[in-house]
Amino acid sequence: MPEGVSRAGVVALLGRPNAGKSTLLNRLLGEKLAIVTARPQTTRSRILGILTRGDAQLLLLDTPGFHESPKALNRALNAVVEEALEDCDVAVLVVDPGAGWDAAHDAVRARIEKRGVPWLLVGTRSDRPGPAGAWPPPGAAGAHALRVSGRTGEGVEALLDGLVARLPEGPHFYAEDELTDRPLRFLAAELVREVAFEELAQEVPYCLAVEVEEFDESGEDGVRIRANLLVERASQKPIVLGRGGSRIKAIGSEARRRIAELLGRPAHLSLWVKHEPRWSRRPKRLKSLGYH
Ligand SMILES: Nc1nc2c(ncn2[C@@H]2O[C@H](COP(=O)(O)OP(=O)(O)OP(=O)(O)O)[C@@H](O)[C@H]2O)c(=O)[nH]1
Ligand SMILES: [Mg+2]
Repeated sequence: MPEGVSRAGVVALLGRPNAGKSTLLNRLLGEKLAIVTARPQTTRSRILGILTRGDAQLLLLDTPGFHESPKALNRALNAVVEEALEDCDVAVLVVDPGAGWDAAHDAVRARIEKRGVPWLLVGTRSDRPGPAGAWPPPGAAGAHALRVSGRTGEGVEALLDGLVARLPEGPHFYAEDELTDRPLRFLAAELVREVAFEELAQEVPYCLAVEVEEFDESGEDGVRIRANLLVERASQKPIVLGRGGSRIKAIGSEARRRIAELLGRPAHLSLWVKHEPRWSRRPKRLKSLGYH
């Protein structure tokens, strides 16, 4: 291949909760980095995924879905979105065509255009034809629109080409084999949260945080991890524990399996449920949990 121009830049994936941003990030990377669940508001922080593709390095930022709510956690999440918007060289507005385009999309589009960075409109779930609204949505007139499936990978190569073409010229920021700037202990905590989101019903997942207290890689028989599941209300503790501890056991064994897959070596995981009222209301605490 002829030597080309070195390009590098930050690509922000922005969109409503559940639009498919994290699934798309993982598909772009070809690795599972961000957690994905069927529930909205899964992502709680900015997740950087580094993709080096020939002469180009994409710093892909997954973000929480933007939404309206006055809670401190949600304010923190929207602040993450704002920051990603400010920091990016290229923006991707990720939309689920089935859910459609709304006033919040108009607002984010206006912000992107005011910043003057190039941007692409990406519709997810191309593997799911059906009563999806018109694509591209009428509200998005004039945008450069693509359709992809994070699930099958359809359209993702074309999206990558479109992103690389819009990256600024410049040297790479990371070594070619780096995947993220997040420590493994944070990724392990996220995998516990992913399983907990799947196992727990209704509002419990949203009142739950995961904190890794111990992450010991020194043992020969695998990595030892001790993590706390923080719940906001005392009444949620028995729900997370389950009858005779059955639910926490199920969460632990599935999370252990996923963590071992991530680390590529055996993992020993012990989980503890703790009642910590107001964790989601204290900005400092949110930061120490990695939700920023
Ligand atoms: N069929 C199909 N499902 C998808 C696709 N992309 C995402 N999903 C599913 O949609 C749900 C939400 O996906 P996420 O990637 O977690 O969405 P998100 O935008 O990151 O959501 P938040 O983190 O809550 O903002 C999950 O159940 C995914 O498996 C897709 O292209 N096709
Ligand atoms: Mg997400």
